[in-house]
Amino acid sequence: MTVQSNIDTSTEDQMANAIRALAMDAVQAANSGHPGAPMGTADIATVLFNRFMKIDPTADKWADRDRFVMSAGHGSMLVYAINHLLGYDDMGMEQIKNFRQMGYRTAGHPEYGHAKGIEVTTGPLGQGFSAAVGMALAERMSNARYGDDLVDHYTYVIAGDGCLMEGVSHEAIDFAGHHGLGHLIVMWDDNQITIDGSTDVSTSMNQQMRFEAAGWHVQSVDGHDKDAVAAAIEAARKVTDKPSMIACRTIIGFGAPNKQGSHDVHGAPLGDAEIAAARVALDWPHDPFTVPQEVYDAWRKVSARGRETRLEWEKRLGGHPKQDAFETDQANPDARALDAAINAYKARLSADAPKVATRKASQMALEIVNGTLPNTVGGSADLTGSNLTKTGGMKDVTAADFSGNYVRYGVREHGMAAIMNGLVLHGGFVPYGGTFLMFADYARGAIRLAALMGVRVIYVMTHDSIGLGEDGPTHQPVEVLASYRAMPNLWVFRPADVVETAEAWQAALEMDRTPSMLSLSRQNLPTLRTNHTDTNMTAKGAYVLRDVSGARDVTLIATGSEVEIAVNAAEKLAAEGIKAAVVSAPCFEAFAAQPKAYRDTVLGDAPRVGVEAAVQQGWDALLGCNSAFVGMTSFGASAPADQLYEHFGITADAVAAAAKKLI
Ligand SMILES: Cc1ncc(C[n+]2csc(CCOP(=O)(O)OP(=O)(O)O)c2C)c(N)n1
Ligand SMILES: [Mg+2]
Repeated sequence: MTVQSNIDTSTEDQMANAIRALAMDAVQAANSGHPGAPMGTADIATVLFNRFMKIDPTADKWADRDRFVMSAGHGSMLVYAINHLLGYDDMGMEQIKNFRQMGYRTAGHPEYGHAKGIEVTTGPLGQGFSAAVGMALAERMSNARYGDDLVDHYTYVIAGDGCLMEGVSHEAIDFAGHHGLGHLIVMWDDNQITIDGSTDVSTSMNQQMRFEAAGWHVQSVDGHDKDAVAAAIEAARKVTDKPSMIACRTIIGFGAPNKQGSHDVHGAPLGDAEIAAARVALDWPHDPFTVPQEVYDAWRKVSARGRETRLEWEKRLGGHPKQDAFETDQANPDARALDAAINAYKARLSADAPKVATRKASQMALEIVNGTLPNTVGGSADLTGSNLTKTGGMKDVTAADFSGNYVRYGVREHGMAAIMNGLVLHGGFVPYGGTFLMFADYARGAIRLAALMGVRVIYVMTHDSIGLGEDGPTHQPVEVLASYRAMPNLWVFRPADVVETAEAWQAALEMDRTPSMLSLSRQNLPTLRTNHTDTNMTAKGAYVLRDVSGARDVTLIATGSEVEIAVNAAEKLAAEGIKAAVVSAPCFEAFAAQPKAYRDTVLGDAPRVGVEAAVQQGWDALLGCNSAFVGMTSFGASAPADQLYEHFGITADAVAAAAKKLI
């Protein structure tokens, strides 16, 4: 079903030229930015929006809207121009005139949450494309649950040469092909230009064959022939069991007569003379930042069409037998139900005091979580049995059956993190996914975007130190915790036992604007929290686990598997009459967010010893001046875990000795 609003070619030409003019004028005014991609893809985007897109700018979060992702995020002016022309109420002309300026929504690259109609932050090439795969997966999964009546939309992507060169695209292409994501349509801006010049200088890839090899439906068209682009999109929409790639041969900077086709238009203002020449070449005689009413009218027809479709959809939703379930999935997780379930579970744990690895504790907590929340989506990058991310009753999501809730991401950490971004951005799901903590670095690009966008994705990172033992230093994170603690708006939880692990899950699930990373042990750890409290102590970031009577001589601060060591050290010190309090610090970010009075009470004014089987960097705020740190200063080694702790001097004796030196 093609929905054509203005198929008269001259109208569509004007609609596309409006994008081009706004892009070149805004970049010129900002004296920075990228005119080439928006000018080159204006025809593709105009055809897509004018003839196909199902969106309503007055209801930008409408669940069944089509998603549009400008993966070539440097072409941000394409998005801003379109959203302005469509009439989004937060994208007035003053936003376009102040492209890239402080306090405006029109940031250098499109940023999720800055303006309506931006589905995902793009700019780091390949991320938008890969997140779009997650959106298209979410669409099929949601469709399997709720049917065509409620969920039947497409995810459209414009991706550049750069997006397809980035490694993460390989992971996403393979995943999308394997899962037969039929409602994903990628338009490749095949302009044969990147920053360094012709793509000839760095690639010989036959992209069509590459996508075909991964199971995609592939077409090639002239990206400036609007009817050809429309016919290709039409054909792509009919292929329901494969994702589609349309190679659109385009000219970068189309319309700038002397500069188009060259890398000179990629990322620099065209200059006044070339802009004047482009106005002539495009037959666009209007002043800068001026769009004739009839062109606005043409674009607004797209919005009006979407609005009608949205109202029909809302009628279908009202009174639909699955309305409540659908709306529950779209909303934040039910914190009351979660609190009740976790508290009952914590009480049992404190009584039973099992000795299990925190990765196992995570699976035990997930049994409760997945039994309580209907829309968690688990997964692992091929380490399900190690990460323990699958719980009883979870079903694999497959190309043949999307009704499951467990995703086999394959050995694709970066793809997994990017796809999880897409799942959460689409709405309807709470994604979590696992790998070894060491390989979080493979996923860093997508994790950073989750933190920047402020979306709830939960990373289940197991085997979190030398405590993993024999696999050796390639697998033993040393600097990883510090590097993720350095990332703004990512909360790193390193729980010490089963109870803290349950609390970490509870805290992570209850934050809707912050992704969380759970750092979990391979080795077994005793239950330290044997006195039950409903209070989520882990959500406080750090707390006194073992206090002393009277004044402290020293405070031992530890995280995760090293809290047990700190407790043992405190006992050794007690035997010598030294009063050592033990602070468990499962989440530095949460602790930093506590009132100063609370932090001062926890940390006390006695000397402090920090203990963590990782580098010291990042511990300063907890340690203060009169302090010591027992941890790692080098890579690990391959040996049984207990021998490694001895070898690297992370033992109760070493902690006690460090404490005695300070007092
Ligand atoms: C991960 C990443 N690496 C590098 C860059 C810097 N960069 C921005 S655009 C670009 C070239 C992109 O070429 P292409 O996608 O073909 O865009 P076009 O020049 O055709 O607009 C590069 C290297 C980036 N934004 N993201
Ligand atoms: Mg290019």
